[in-house]
Amino acid sequence: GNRNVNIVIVGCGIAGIAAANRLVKSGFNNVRILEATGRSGGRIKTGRLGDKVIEIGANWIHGPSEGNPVFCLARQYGLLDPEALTPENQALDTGGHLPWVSNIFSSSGRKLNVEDISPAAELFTELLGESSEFQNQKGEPYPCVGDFIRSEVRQRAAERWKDLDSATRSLQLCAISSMLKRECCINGAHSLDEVGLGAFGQYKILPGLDCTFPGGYEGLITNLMAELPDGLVSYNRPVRCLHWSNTEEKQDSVTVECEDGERIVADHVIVTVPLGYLKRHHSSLFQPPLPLHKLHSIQRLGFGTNNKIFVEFDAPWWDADCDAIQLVWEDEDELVDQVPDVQRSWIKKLFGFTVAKPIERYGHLVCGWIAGHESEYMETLSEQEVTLAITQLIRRFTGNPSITPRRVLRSRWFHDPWTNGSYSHLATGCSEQDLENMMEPLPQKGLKARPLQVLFAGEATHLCYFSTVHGALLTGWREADRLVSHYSSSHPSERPTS
Ligand code: 6YU
Repeated sequence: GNRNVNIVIVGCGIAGIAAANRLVKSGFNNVRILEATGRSGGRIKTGRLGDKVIEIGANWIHGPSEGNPVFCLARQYGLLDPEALTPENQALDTGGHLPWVSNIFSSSGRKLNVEDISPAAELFTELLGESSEFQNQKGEPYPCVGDFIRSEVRQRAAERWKDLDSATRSLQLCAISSMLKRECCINGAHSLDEVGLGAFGQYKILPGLDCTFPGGYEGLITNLMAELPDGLVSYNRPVRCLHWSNTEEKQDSVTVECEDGERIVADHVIVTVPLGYLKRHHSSLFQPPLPLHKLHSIQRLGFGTNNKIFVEFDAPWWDADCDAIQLVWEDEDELVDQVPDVQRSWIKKLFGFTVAKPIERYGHLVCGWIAGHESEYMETLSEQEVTLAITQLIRRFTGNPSITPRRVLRSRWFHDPWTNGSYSHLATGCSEQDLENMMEPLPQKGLKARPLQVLFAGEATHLCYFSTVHGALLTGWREADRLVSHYSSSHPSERPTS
């Protein structure tokens, strides 16, 4: 039975670990994970800044409520703060917009009031909501979210803000640029001009007020790994090529060729490598090559960069109740989310900071967010160059020339060779079908070749929770279940005999 079935999982992120857990619990004893790096967790990566716990990768449980398996596991393992467990917290329907207290600073060194830019904030929220409503309507007025928001802002501003003086009006448009940049971070996209409008509503938000792991997101990984047999993961073992078969003649197993030359024979392989890695390496990773429809979806789907810059201070320059710091460039062209001169002005893409709370735990620590090509360029700079840019930025926006960071640390997801970016989004021209194509196993149904040789899991294969940890986890379970049900329903003759 299941005992003899040989399953190799490529990648030890949350999707790979979830798949292994489900398979082992279902009686598959011959499961192993091949992981390129020396650690498990992938884009769940907890680090330290001094003695403070920081998240280099995934930050929040998005929508922590009963329907979220990450929330349920974290609760079961005792990894959450009591507030996150309350029914009120779980029931909060934020629609993805957190009820945060913001401090707003402008490039002329002024601290603005929230009300100063509330016309912009209200309009932006409204348009973001409307952007999700073109789903399956085949009637979206523009190809991308960026075009839609820009054009609607211009039209509605002309009507609604006609009584505002020109400086106030101009400030609203600059504030919207900052909001566009924030939305680039959320979507993991260079620009909203690259995010498709027709499928924007495909992403679903669960109820619950987003929460963090006080001891680090990796606690989830540690607990899940503890349930797996020792030695199941081989570290520092990158996979170079998967030799599968799309013909009837060659009904044999899949051969997994590792970079060190080792060849491992498997009945089934579950691939969980990031979309960014697939975009770069699909042609060498699959032999024979992927079917065209799958390849095209890999190329069409978006996978951008979102990085964090952690900055620690001796004393706060924000209010005690502040959760987020928003930066508004007043001298920029209005309604832009891309910086014209990346090398000189990359820092303008950083939309603001989130404040680490509570201060008893984190001290005076903020996390800056920067997406896109500007973020990828930032990764090439030295730590001193980044620190200098951040210092100048904060001095300018606060008007306080003596603020000096104590420590700075940034993530570099684009240059991570096993990720090549941060997470996926539905780019212009994408639809649900692309995600369907992503998750489709090889060989395709209808071919006479042995079924389910190569299966696909990972964040970028979930229909509505792509780009998240819970999405990735669910895809690992989904592919494990696919194999479980195959072996519980298939004819004995289909079972590999080894
Ligand atoms: C979430 C959050 N969060 C911030 C940042 C990042 C991400 N996410 P993995 O990559 O983990 O595993 C693959 C493994 O494969 C890996 O170990 C590789 O080393 C290995 N590998 C590669 N090649 C190999 C080879 N050849 N051989 C062997 N091994 C190989 N998610 O829920 N909350 O706050 C954030 C955030 C900076 C980078 C995030 C967040 C995304 C998750 O981290 C990510 O989805 C999963 O960890 C992926 O797991 P996996 O197993 O699939 O891959 C409207 C609309 C909007 C739509 N989007 C809105 C949602 C917002 C998303 N939020 C993200 C925000 C943050 C801040």
